[in-house]
Amino acid sequence: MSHTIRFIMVGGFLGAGKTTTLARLARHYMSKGLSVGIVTNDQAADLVDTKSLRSQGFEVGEVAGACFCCRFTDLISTIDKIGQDKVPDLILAEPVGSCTDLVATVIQPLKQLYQSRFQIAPYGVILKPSQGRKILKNEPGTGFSPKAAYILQKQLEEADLILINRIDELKPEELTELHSLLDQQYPNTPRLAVSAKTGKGFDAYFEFLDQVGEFGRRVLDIDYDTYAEGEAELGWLNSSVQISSPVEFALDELLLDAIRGLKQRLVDQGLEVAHLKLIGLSDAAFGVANLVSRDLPPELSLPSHISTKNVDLVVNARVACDPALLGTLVEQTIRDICSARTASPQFGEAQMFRPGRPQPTHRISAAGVV
Ligand SMILES: Nc1nc2c(ncn2[C@@H]2O[C@H](COP(=O)(O)OP(=O)(O)OP(=O)(O)O)[C@@H](O)[C@H]2O)c(=O)[nH]1
Ligand SMILES: [Mg+2]
Repeated sequence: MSHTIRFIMVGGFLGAGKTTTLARLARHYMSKGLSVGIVTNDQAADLVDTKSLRSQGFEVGEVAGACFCCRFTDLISTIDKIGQDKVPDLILAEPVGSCTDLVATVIQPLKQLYQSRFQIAPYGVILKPSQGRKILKNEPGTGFSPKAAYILQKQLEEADLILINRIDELKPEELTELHSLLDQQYPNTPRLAVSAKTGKGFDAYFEFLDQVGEFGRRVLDIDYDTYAEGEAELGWLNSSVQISSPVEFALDELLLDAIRGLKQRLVDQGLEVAHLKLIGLSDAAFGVANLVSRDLPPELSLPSHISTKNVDLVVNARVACDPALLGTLVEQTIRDICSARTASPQFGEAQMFRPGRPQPTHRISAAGVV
């Protein structure tokens, strides 16, 4: 008989640090001899996260096309597929960063419909300080509407644990401010301050995750109209481009230039970024560059350290704007970085859309299954 799978889901807003956290958790558990499968999820296929985690050597399944809650059956079949040869000890799952109500639509259904297969670990939700602070303070100029802010607030409300991320770059007074905002607004939720990038604070997180108990119980009282409208404001773009050049170019520089150029175009339009991510894959190596806020610099999160003549680029972008505009800005940026290098881009098909209304497969409220 197969053993129970420990199910660890890590939530949080777009660009909060979920994928970075999952990679760190996976390395930790694998170093202890445990087998780990990762499930990524987003509104479209061809995900930077999936490619990045696979390139790091992890076993990854992807649920694409809608969030876990609306593709619950796909979540189960993806886990089945990962466990085809050997059932993993742990499944690490990353839901879409603009998704909430995951306790009622994913954790509770797993508990109630698949009780013997899964043991649910505490549900941690990551707070991205840059935008989180502004939203918690209800400051004007967050770049997001109150409806998109509502999603971030609901994500925190259903957490068993709130993880304040990026403490590697927070000043002590900024961290204190975040703690006091969370004290006021989520007084009963345990909290840890971590850096997914450096690993600081993760020993306490591992310990928290090791607990066995009734986790994933904070079923939300949520207005799906506000949630759906907030999610739809965050335009999605997924574009793939093959770049080739007669002479070698430094891949990491190209990735950073692309993010920089796109950031400038978005700032010129007065738009806020939820997350821009770009992966460059060549035969020899891969690199990832990101931008998570217009207030922060672009970052090369996983450098490739190579020069190449050919690269496959995949851009995933979530910005509070019309997705068609986002598509145009991405294309202009790629053309610019190519002409600066005498390289030529060959654009694949782009997907651009606003996410549709979430329609969960199951919703288990305090009152029962809906
Ligand atoms: N300085 C710093 N950067 C971090 C930290 N954690 C994540 N990042 C960076 O933040 C960016 C986004 O991280 P991801 O892990 O991709 O975020 P995510 O929540 O998975 O994003 P989505 O899947 O788009 O919602 C990347 O550039 C990471 O390197 C951290 O603790 N400190
Ligand atoms: Mg991610």
